[in-house]
Amino acid sequence: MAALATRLLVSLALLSLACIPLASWPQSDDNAQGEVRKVDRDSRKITIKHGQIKSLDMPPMTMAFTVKDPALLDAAQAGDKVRFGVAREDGKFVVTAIEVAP
Ligand SMILES: [Cu+2]
Repeated sequence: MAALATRLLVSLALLSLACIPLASWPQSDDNAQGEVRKVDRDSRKITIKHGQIKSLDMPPMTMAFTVKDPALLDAAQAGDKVRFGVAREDGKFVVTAIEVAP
């Protein structure tokens, strides 16, 4: 259990390091891919059915993310296939960048 906690802490530390240089678009291979289900401007959230996100150790699922900048909500709409950057901030998963997949 302690080993697991240590590994988790190390991953989180690496993740926060990895996030520092990100101005707007993450350059890593860990950009998540998914399909937008819902855009909720009132609560500043976007619901995405996403694939595995290795950097966050997250399996595929549909979930709502808060967006870092409300302008990101204009970048995609329900039904769009997207790739997006996600970071962990204050215990929440926050979308830091989003782009409709080519
Ligand atoms: Cu998820």
